[in-house]
Amino acid sequence: MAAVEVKIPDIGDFDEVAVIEVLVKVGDTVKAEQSLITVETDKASMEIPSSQAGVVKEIKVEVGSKVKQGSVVLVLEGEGAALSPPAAAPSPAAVVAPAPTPSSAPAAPAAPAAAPLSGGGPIEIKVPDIGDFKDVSVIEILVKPGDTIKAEQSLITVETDKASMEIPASAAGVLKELRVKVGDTVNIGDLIAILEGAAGGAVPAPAAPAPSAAAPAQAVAAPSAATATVPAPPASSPAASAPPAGHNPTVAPSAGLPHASPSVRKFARELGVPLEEVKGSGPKGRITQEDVQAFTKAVMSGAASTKASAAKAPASGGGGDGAALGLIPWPKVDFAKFGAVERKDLSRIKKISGANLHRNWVMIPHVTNNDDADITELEAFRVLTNKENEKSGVKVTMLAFVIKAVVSALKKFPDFNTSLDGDTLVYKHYYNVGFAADTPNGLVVPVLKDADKKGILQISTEMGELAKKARDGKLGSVDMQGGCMSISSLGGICGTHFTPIINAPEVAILGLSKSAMKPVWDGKQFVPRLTLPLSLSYDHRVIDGASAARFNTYLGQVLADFRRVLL
Ligand code: CAO
Repeated sequence: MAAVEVKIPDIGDFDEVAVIEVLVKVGDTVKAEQSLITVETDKASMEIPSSQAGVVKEIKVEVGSKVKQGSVVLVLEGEGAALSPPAAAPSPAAVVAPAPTPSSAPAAPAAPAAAPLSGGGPIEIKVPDIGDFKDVSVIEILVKPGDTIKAEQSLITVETDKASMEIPASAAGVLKELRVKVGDTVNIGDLIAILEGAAGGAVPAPAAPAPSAAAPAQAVAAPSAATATVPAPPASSPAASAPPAGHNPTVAPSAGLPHASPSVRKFARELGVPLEEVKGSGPKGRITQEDVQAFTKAVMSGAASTKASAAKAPASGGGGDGAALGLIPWPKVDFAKFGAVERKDLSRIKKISGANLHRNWVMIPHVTNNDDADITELEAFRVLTNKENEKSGVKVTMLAFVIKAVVSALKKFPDFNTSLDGDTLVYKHYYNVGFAADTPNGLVVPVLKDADKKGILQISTEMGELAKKARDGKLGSVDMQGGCMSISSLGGICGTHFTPIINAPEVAILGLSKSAMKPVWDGKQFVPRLTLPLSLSYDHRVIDGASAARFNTYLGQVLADFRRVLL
């Protein structure tokens, strides 16, 4: 078994790049294509893969080293499984990937580079020389129209079979248009985005012809001497790059390295997130920035813990530990100093529901849309129904009608009947509605299944049964699973409006407050109408404000006239 040197391949127009991560260690068995190190320039960060399988004998670089095309990364005890034999390789069978083609760089970067140098105007951002790569896949879009972009800010991440790298903006400005989406393949010179230039925001490129102010300028992210500010070298060892206190300090490189782009790795490194504990929701299980954020939030809210922290400390309990969120400590007060006190442990349900509510509040960007529904006629019908059904023992409350109206609204606005799964929305074709029930031990949310297939009387009967089970502490987990959207009704108590907390992984919840007679202007006069306050909290990642307003309006219209469900 021969020892082979793995070298830096053609990585595009980069001269010297800094090693920011060493992803393997001596003794590791690496597969062909496995990333060995991450390098970073002021333009991109990329992973350098191994061109063949083998066992790592010696690592020739460390974090902070500067490397360039041809530099030896490490020595492998080869397994004879070379991926692609180097074409015209200058040295023994050790060159990674295609042979360097220094003079064959496409001409695109020579295009007028980074204007406008003064004043606004559209700026085209194109794919720069990214080395010997063709048809690279866009795997991440890091910005969105309307964003204010700084020069050098990463716009997209592309991935080849050799590396993943970020493509930065060579000019500053406001992002007007994105011309690529995840899954597209791009090549050198392809248009990525159009910016509305900020005055003086462009990064000058050498030999850029002075652009006319009116002409749309092109900006390619080609490296240039003028902009080649090398990032501050990272600390000399991964452990020395000081993650925040309390975090897992190191992520030991291993052969089973988590699948994530360099920017996500960097992001995770900055937060001290152990990537190997994060579940990837991207294609092929790739860990996305959202996954890292969600993991962080879950750890911060106490809904999850890292292996390291779980091994270290018991749960702090009480007010929780906000230090990890950068919050000042929970106030410690000796209440007994001010009068008699007694202490009672939170109920089991309160502990569980509290943790869930906390996670949902922290992780879901809530917005609440408040509206009023005219239920004058519906209330009259409800009273009549109860009279007619007196003997049946089934009491119909407004909540049963609202459940039915919610089903109709979910059908009309399917985005509300979804759950987020990473970057994917799961649309449900069933209609199960949860309702918050107040019990002596705390809040529970039984789920009324297949509400679309049931009439008001059956819904009322089942609701009564579920509410009783809840109060008796007899709800099984099946009774509380499978919800699409929940309703929290405080109508039997009081209130005008409130902000209900979404019951994850649902994306919306409807709060009901107490109905009241109100004067409503009918165009000619004020008339007394019974109005029911509706408070619709929605996950703003999934639902935008206009949709929520339409949902709530439609709900009000159905409650005002149930014939609408027939339309
Ligand atoms: N406006 C005015 N009156 C209302 C009303 C409304 N929106 N909703 C219900 N009522 C009335 C009912 O008609 C009933 O009146 P009568 O006693 O005169 O018949 C009374 O209020 C009590 O209703 P209910 O609470 O027994 O029945 P429900 O179907 O409205 O609710 C249930 C059932 C289980 C949801 C409810 O008992 C409950 O637990 N509510 C609390 C939910 C909760 O805690 N939410 C907050 C969660 S976030 O912390």
